[in-house]
Order: sequence, then structure tokens, then C-alpha cells
Amino acid sequence: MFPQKLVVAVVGATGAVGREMLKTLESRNFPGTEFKAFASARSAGTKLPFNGGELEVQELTERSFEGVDLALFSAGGSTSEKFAPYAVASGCVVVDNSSAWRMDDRCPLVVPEVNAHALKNHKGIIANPNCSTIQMVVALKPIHDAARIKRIVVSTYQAVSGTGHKGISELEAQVRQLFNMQEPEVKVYPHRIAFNCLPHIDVFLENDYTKEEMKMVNETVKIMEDPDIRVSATCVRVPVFYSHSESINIETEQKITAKEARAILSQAPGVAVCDNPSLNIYPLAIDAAGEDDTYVGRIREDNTIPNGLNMWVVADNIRKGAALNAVQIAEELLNQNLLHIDELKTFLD
Ligand code: NAP
Ligand code: 3JN
Repeated sequence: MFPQKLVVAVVGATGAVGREMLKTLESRNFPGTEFKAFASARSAGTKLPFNGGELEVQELTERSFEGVDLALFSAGGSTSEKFAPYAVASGCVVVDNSSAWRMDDRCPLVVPEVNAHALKNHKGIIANPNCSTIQMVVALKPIHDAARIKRIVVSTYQAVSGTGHKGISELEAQVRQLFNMQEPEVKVYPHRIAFNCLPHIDVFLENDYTKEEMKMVNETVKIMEDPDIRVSATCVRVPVFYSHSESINIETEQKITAKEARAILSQAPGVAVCDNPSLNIYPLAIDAAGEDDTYVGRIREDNTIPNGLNMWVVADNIRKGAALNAVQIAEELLNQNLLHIDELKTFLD
């Protein structure tokens, strides 16, 4: 079923997401016959542990994809915009973790538990959604199928690892400085993140929402394939290292009770229901960190409207929110025999 030769590249391999991609490929025994690691010239020559040995990081160039069948990109939007077209031109299928191609009509935007079928029309680039969108749609698609969601109001509590290595270092450094009675240095975020919450992720847009908030709005509609779902998002950075948490309120067309929602979600792929408030059991960022599932709890009816539900949804933003989802897409490409580009359309200008 799997090809005899399968050369797999990770682009941005030294980053927070790239390192997790390598770990995920390894732990899921992804059937590559050769693996390559690319990053910028800054880290060329770095050795990364992989499959009991090491991968030497190479500088990414336009010619890096010769002989590569599949590339998992996680090196930022501008790198994806520039280099993914060269990959496709060499016949390499790209799974891209950035926002560069997500809303492009030629590129499926895929969460395998939700819309694996969308892969069949790919033209060489498949986009991985934003981490906050991924965990939300994993939890909401089964409810949408049962009762049709009309409106979503979501507030996120996003870990600093969403900003990569530099976000993790900033929180660590500020906590250390504060405990040593020093003035914390603010370098990465617009304000201090230690012991603080920032209602500001990515840049502000003309409509007063942030780009992160509008990613949640637009990506949800594309993945759920329902232009009538209205989404309102507030994205907040919190001083947590790993896992994003989300408070989600939905209004559905048909009535669905909390008990019914719990029953549906306990059968849903990729979801773990964790909901026993009388025993103080609900999803926690520290428990979701390092895990694959999307945890859902605090499921309760919103009594201010006829058909409303509230829930609390937590997932590891670097795993399900990025690396794991990308590897699952790659696995789906293999399972659906789609690791080829039928009509080679150029993404080069
Ligand atoms: P990170 O820790 O800062 O790592 C960035 C990686 O990109 C490093 O490997 C870096 O290599 C590489 N890179 C930067 N510029 C490059 C260039 N010109 N050519 C080749 N490689 C380059 O960031 P991260 O958290 O891993 O995130 C990386 C990207 O993944 C983000 O920018 C975002 O687009 C995407 N992401 C998506 C989600 C999601 O929601 N699905 C979540 C987090 C991140 P060097 O070591 O050489 O600098
Ligand atoms: O901040 C977070 O928690 C998630 C960050 C995601 C991110 C960070 C830098 C650039 C993205 C993304 O995936 O949307 C991008 C981007 O590619 O736009």
C-alpha cells in the first residue's frame, strides 16, 4: 500500500513545531524511507535526534525538494509562500502549517477527523489550520452534524509556545526576573506576559479584530463547509507554556441537551470527554500537554437562549494544533493514495 521509496522533508525542523513534527513522525512510525531536515542558514549543520540517530539540518533553498516526495512546512508564512511553489514544481506534496495558503481555493484546509474528504482535490499544497481553529472544530463538528451550529462565540487562552521558542523563553525569563526582584524585560509581546493576560495575538486589523481572531472565523467556515456559521472570537495570550484552552458558546438550530452532547462527544474521533465537575474533573492545560486528544468538559446548557451550549476545550497547541495534525494529514494522503500531484499546476508566479 505504501510506496517503496518515500522521501520526507521537515522544513523549519529546528523550531518548536518542527521538532515536534520529527518526534511525531518517529513515534507514529511514519513509513518514510529517508527523512531530511531543513531550516535557515543560521542553523545549517545542527544535529537533531531522530529514529535513534541524528538528522543534520540543511539550509533551505529552491532546489531542496529535488527527490523529495512529501514536505511538512513549519517555518512561517513568508517561507511557505516563497518555497512551497518550488516544492510543488519538483513534484513534492506540501503540508503547510502557516496561514500562507489556508484561504487559497486551490488548497484544502484539513483537520482529518473533520474533513479528510477535502484532500482528494489537492493540487500539491494542503494547509494545516491555525491551532485554535483545529481544536475548536474537532470538538464542534460532531455537534454540528447532530444539531447544526448557527453561531459560535469563542474566547481563547493561548499558551506562549504558540509564539515558538521565543515565546517560551520570554515567559521563562520574565518569571525568573520577577522572582529575583528584577524588572522583567519585554521583548516578544507588546506587554509583560508573566502573571498577565494579553487580549492581543497577531496584528490588529481594520475591523478591530486581530488576525488570529479572523483566522478562527474564516478557517472554521472553510473546514466545516458551511458559510452560514457565524463565529465571533476573542484570542488571549496567557502565561501557560503548553496547550491552548477555549471557552466556547454555541447556538444550534435543533435543541441538544448537555447529556446528548456529552454522549456524542464521547464517541467522536480525537475527542476525550473530561467532565465531572463534582469531582473537580475538567480539562486542564497541564494535563493536555504532550497528549494527542482534544479534551472537552464543562459541557452545560446556556439557559439564556433556547438552543445553546457552553463548553471548555483544551488541546496541546504544538501537537494537535500543529505537528500531529500535519502528520495525520500526511497519513491520510497515504491512506487515500493521494501522495501525487495529478495535473501539475504551478503555484509559481
Ligand atoms: P519557531 O520555534 O520560531 O521556529 C521557526 C522555524 O522556522 C525554525 O526552524 C527556523 O529555522 C525556521 N525558519 C525561519 N526562517 C526560515 C527561512 N527563511 N528558511 C528556512 N527556515 C526558516 O516557530 P514555531 O513555533 O516552530 O512555528 C513555525 C511556524 O509554524 C509559524 O511561523 C507558523 O507559521 C506555524 N505555526 C502554526 C501553528 C498552527 O496554528 N498550526 C502553530 C504554531 C506555529 P532557524 O533555526 O534556522 O531559525
Ligand atoms: O499564537 C499562537 O498561539 C498560534 C500562532 C500561530 C502562528 C504564528 C505565527 C505565524 C501562525 C499561524 O499558524 O496562523 C502564523 C502564520 O502562519 O500566520
